[in-house]
Amino acid sequence: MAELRATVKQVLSQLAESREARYYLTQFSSTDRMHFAVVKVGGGVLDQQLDALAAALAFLRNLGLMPIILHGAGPQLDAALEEAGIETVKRDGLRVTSPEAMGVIRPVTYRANRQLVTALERQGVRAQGIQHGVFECDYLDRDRLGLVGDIRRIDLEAIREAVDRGVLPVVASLGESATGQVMNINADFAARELIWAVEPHKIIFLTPTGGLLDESGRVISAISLRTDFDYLVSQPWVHSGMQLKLQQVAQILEKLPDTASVSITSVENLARELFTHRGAGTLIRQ
Ligand code: X2W
Repeated sequence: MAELRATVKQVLSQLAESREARYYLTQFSSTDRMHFAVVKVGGGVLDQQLDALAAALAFLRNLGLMPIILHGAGPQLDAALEEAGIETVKRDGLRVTSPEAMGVIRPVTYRANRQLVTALERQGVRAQGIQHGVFECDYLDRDRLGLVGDIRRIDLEAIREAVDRGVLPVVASLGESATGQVMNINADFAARELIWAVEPHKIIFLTPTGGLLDESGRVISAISLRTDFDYLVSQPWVHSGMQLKLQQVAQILEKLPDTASVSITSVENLARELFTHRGAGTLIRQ
C-alpha cells in the first residue's frame, strides 16, 4: 500500500512539471467546474486502494479541478451480507434486494461513503458525502429484484451546491422511491444517469484491473465502438463482466455528442490518463 502511494505521488509530481500536462490542465480548467469529470469508483477500488485513490483525487483538487465522484460498494456488500447470513442472489448482474438485505446494504454503503470522505479529508481535501436526495427511483422490477431502483429523476442540487462551495461531492449509489423508500441502485447505472445529467468533459471508470483486458491479459488501449464492438462481444475471451461494461459504455456514449469518450483506468494511472496524449487505460469512443 505504502509502495502504491509512493508510486502515485511520484507520477503526480512528474506530471505536474510536464508541458503536456499543462496543455490538458488549461483545457480542463477552461470548462465550467461542474462539468470537468464524473469519476465512477467501484467498491473494489475503495476496498483495496482507498488512500491511493484519495491521493490521486487530492492531486486533482490541488490543481483546482473538481471531479464528481460516484461510488459503489459491491464487494463490501457481498462480505457484509454473507456475515449477516443473508444469501446473495443476482439477476442480470443486479442484487436481489429484500428489506432484510437493505438493512445491511444501507449502513455498509454509508460506511464506504464515509471512508472515502475521511480518506480525502486526511489528504486535506474538503469533501462531502451525499447519500440520498440525488436519485429518485421507481422499482426496476419489484417482483424479481425487490428494492432495486430504476432512476426516474436526478436532482443535482446537493452536488452543485458542494461544487460551488469548493467541496468535493462523493455520491453513493442509493436512491429513494417517491414514498421515501431507500432503493439499491447498481453503481454503473447510477454513474450512467449522472453522466447524462452532468454531461462532463471527462468520463472515468476506476477499476482494480485498470481497463478492459485482451486475450493475454493486457489492457486494450483504445476501442472504437463502431468498428470493434460487434467483434469484441463475439469473442469467447470477452467474459460477461466485460461484455456488460462494453454495453454500458456504448449506452452512455449513444446519448452524448460524437466527440465524447469513456476512460476505464486504475487509480495509479488516473493522472496519466487525464494528462498525457498516450493515456493509460482503455479509451472507448463511439
Ligand atoms: C449494487 C450496488 C453496489 C455496486 C449491489 O448491490 O452490489 C445492485 O446490484 P460496485 O462496486 O460498483 O459494483 N446494486 C442493484 O454497484 O457496487
